[in-house]
Amino acid sequence: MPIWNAEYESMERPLLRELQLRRLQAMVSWTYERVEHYRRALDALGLKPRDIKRLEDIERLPFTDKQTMRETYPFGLFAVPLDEVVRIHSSSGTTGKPIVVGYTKGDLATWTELTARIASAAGVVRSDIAQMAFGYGMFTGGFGMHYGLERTGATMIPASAGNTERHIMMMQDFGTTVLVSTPSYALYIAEVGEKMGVDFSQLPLRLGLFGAEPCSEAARREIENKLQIRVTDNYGLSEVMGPGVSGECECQCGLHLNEDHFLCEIVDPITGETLSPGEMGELVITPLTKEAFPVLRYRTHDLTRISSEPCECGRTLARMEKVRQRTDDMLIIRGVNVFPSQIEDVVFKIEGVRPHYLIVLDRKHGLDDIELRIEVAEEVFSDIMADMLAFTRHVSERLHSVLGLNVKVTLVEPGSIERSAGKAKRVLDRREGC
Ligand code: DLL
Repeated sequence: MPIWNAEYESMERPLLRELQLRRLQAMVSWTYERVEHYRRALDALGLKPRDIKRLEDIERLPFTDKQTMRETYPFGLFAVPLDEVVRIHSSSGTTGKPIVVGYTKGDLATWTELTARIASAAGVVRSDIAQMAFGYGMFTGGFGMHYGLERTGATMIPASAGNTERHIMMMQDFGTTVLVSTPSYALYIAEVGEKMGVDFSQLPLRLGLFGAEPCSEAARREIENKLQIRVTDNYGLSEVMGPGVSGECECQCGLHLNEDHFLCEIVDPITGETLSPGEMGELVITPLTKEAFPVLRYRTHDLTRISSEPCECGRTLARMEKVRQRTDDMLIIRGVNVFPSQIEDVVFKIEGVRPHYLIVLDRKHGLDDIELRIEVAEEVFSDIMADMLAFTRHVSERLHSVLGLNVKVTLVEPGSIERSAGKAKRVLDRREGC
């Protein structure tokens, strides 16, 4: 497959590092001169932009987190006057004020270039017909991927999220070849299609560009089988741009980071110390070319590891492992640390379990209670009904052996767990204060 921008995506790594250093120096000056918050934070550390002499000096810079972004709501971290801002996006703000991010014309041009790279690396070509199932709105997914896909020359169908039957009708009538969505919505589209009697193997659909939430290998395989497509993963977050940070190439062995635009570090999530290359930790991102909303060392809370080993595709950009866990989605249940992805990995390996589940947490008599609601495939549901107890006990034992916790397992009817047109909600925490 040709590389979208070989000059940068296949740059020799020593040259890439030189470019990163130059851009980092310019970015630190830009933020210091234009954003009060960063000027104060650097001054408090006795640091000046000229102190950044090597890439490693990034470790001397302060971290930025969501809290800072909330405190400066809505435009306090913008580095340009609103006159120069041509677009605003924001997080959903379900837990307080949303985080607002802005883009200049130049930022939008960069964003388009980077999402075009992601689409192209995943295998999109100009003859493709791409159907957007991310929402267009304050969420960065829809608009972000839209312009990149258009830039590749593919035909865009801006369908947006929801209205699943219409999605399926358009796939059939327009000959859609690429679906752009969250993996959980893709699963739902498959499910609705099945009910409508659609044979996806007869449709031209061939490729999925999925992101915005974790996707286990089991879910990936299920989508591949059901929709008869190749599933690719791409990653990003609003605070540093949106989609366009990293994405899989055809080798599907990690997500290439657009390192000419993002300087990435892996730190210990507790101490903030930089970890050695290849170690698993929290991803910290410093965008190197942002104009309106520059950010220094953003703590993503996403856990991954980075490898700069060469990739067979010819790109020299380092690869990050798929993100499966966030430091802040760790649940503490009776003192035991549990990630939803651990539960998912156990149950998805059990024959007949569908990739739809909900973890429900309660506190009874001062003690945490964990219930796992899972769906099983229609065809096994009735067989299992006969031996429901044995089946739930089996799942519960498997969970106990991995987590060391007693999990109450409840089988629910196929289709009864709420489906989402965006990011799936996997945890319902009903404990006090949650
Ligand atoms: O989800 C941006 C995006 C849109 C990326 C479309 C890819 C495709 P936010 O809504 O700000 O932005 O959410 C960012 O979502 O910190 C991760 O925890 C999670 N996330 C995003 N992509 C992936 C992925 C967009 N491929 C947060 N795998 C991030 C796992 C992901 N988690």
